[in-house]
Amino acid sequence: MTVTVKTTPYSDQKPGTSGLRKRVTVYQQPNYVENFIQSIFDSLEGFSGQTLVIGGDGRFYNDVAIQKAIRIAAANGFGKVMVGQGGILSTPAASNIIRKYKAFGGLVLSASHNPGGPEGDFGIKYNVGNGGPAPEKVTDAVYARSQVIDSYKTLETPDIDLGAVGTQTVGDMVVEVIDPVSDYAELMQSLFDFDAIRALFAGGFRMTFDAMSAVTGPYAHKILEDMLGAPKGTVINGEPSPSFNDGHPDPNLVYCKDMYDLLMTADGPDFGAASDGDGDRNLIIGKNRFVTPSDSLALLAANAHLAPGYKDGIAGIARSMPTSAAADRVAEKLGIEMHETPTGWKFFGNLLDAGRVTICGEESAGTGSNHVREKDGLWAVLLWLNILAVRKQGVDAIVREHWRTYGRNYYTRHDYEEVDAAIANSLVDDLRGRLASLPGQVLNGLEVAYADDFTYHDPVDGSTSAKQGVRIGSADGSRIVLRLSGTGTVGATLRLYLERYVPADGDHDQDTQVALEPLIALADDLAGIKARTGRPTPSVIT
Ligand code: VG1
Ligand code: CO
Repeated sequence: MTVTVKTTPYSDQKPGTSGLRKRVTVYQQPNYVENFIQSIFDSLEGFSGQTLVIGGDGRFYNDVAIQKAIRIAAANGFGKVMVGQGGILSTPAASNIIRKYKAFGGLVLSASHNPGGPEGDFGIKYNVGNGGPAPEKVTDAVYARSQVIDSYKTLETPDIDLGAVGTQTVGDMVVEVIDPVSDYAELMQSLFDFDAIRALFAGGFRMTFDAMSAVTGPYAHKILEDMLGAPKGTVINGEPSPSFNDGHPDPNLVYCKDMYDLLMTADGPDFGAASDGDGDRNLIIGKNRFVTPSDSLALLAANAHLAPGYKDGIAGIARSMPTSAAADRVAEKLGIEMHETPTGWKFFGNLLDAGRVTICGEESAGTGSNHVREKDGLWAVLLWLNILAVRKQGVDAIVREHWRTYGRNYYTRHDYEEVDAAIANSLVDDLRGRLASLPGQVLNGLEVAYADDFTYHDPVDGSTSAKQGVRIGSADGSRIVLRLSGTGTVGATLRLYLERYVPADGDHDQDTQVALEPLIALADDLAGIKARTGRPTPSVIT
């Protein structure tokens, strides 16, 4: 029976870079989930009788939120919900299901790379019919609705059993529990040369894949070990855990340090990879060579034609503004379109839908293509494997050859996490205020050619997104970028991005932090990060 329940608004339901992320304890407040999901549905039109996809990364509170979401969907008139068995769907798998089964949209329950568990984070994100994150006009409408919501609709029914694949009904709505892995595995098989990758493993190639006790475990076991014949044990931490085994499911050199160390030893594996909480990020490490996400984007774009799914070449490349310009040089050489967008995958959707770009990426370890409308961790790993299988070279040799062809973009990101929000905001504001005076000056060796706050003009729908990050750069490819994170849940996180270009015939063997030292010092001079935040060093360097 449908019931309408009175509620009062929460002031803080403003979606960030990727959905609404809050502490679990915030989500556990009365009606918090209900308010937000009802606000989403109130901002949409035309879903009556249509299909909604629901899945999550298996983190703590997923089970509770999914049951609420199913009831609210039924009460609001959806015709069908497709939900992953056990509530599991990686973010790229959810995107694929939405597209493949022509669903109206989907709810992805995840806080991605943020820690989980009762003291950790939870999140809800709405994806639209193209399979991608809702664009800003939708998330703005959701927030506006959440500020005035006074009731939500739900059903009084017992919980749905998500344990077994099959079909049930809730009120007038069909609930189909689906295998979370099979459609995704089929999609990967259609894009990559599985025979060549199988032969690679059969020839003794060894890899380790760290699923970080998050959602990619079942996907990686099936694809890497069962379908591609990688030895059992290739996938580690392959069981999803509600608290990620008390780990931090962010695949970077801090949280995957053990893997990095292993790859730097002579008898370690040939290839190491990892993915994050919801399976959309990737970490790529070859023997003695960590591949930065920005370089990985450029390398994948330059070599994508070696995989069957991209054999006719790529239409264009898009990257987020703070991502290094390494991919730009590939696009230039290929004579294809290159786009620079704000941070967050939602800005790639229009370009992908319009067929203007095929491959997209972000410096934050996200890469993907037009096969779905999300970044895709395992996709990146499989494309790398396909390239390694065809080129019959190691990662390090391929990376070096790339630099000798295109030059190297030295690149690093320094994060200052959980900084006082007022201090962080005024720091960025003050820097913004000084930008107009910087062009033309030479600062610590940097000839400033431009200094602005990035504004994006979407070439497809004409929308504008302003204040997307301060950038100060030279004509020869050096840059300082500063922005505030939109995914943190406590205080503010300052992200400082630094980049310097060294041409094809230059020195590619410097230590990254040393190569960028003058820019790091200049950024601190200009913004006063250390003095104002009281932090002598960044919390995380990637
Ligand atoms: C971060 C990254 C951004 C990424 C976003 C979601 O956002 O910088 O590139 O798209 O996380 O990734 P922010 O606003 O904190 O810088 V995921 O894997 O957490 O959904
Ligand atoms: Co993620």
